[in-house]
Amino acid sequence: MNVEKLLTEIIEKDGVAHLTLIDPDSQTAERSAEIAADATVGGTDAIMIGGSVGAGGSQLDQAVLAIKERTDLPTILFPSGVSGLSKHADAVFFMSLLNSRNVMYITTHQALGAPIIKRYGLEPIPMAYLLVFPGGTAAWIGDAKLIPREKPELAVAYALAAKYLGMRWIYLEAGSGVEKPVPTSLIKSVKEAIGDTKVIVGGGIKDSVTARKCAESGADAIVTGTVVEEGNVQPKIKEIVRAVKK
Ligand code: 1GP
Repeated sequence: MNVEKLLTEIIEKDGVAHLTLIDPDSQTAERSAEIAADATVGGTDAIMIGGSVGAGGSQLDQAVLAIKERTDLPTILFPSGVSGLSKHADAVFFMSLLNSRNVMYITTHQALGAPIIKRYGLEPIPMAYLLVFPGGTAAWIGDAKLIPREKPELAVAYALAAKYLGMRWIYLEAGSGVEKPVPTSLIKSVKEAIGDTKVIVGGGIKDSVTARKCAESGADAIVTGTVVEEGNVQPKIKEIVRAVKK
């Protein structure tokens, strides 16, 4: 399975892909697998697995294995560092937190993780990770110089830099569980500037109206995580998927 190709084909066909983020540190492996199974029935396109704190080691391995038993959808790791790698997943968002102040999150974890990714046979998907205010736990961990919500030109500058560096995916992140997602004006400016480079938007998207606004502003993929941890996974995902797809 080539996960990047699959996601690209979904975006070409449906306009937008929906990704469900599961943090293995938030519940048992069995519950993570149940969420993945319900999200699959709800119509999500892929399962992202990761989290800022504690999503590593055997807990991560067990979650990935349990999830793979309950769904045939691609599993994509979303690591906060080198410890977020598991040989059981299909792919990994190979991301650099471009607006970090700390070189660890820009290139060091990447250098330490690359040989492991090769050994595990994971598919790396090159991605720029950009943290927009307020940024949540990810911003604290990643020592981010947050992009102000009212400064889309700064997001555009970083997104263009990512494109020119050869990254094919750009993740605009407001932070998991935050009150306000990435502003639609900022998504629009970024998408207009980078053209066919794919834009993923996540953080604080809790309902179908917000998800649709992000999609209409130019997001190629929408990520929801926290909303599925609160239960009622299948109907919630179904509603969001229906709102964002053509
Ligand atoms: C976090 O963007 C993701 O990295 C998802 O955010 O948990 O707020 O859906 P939520």
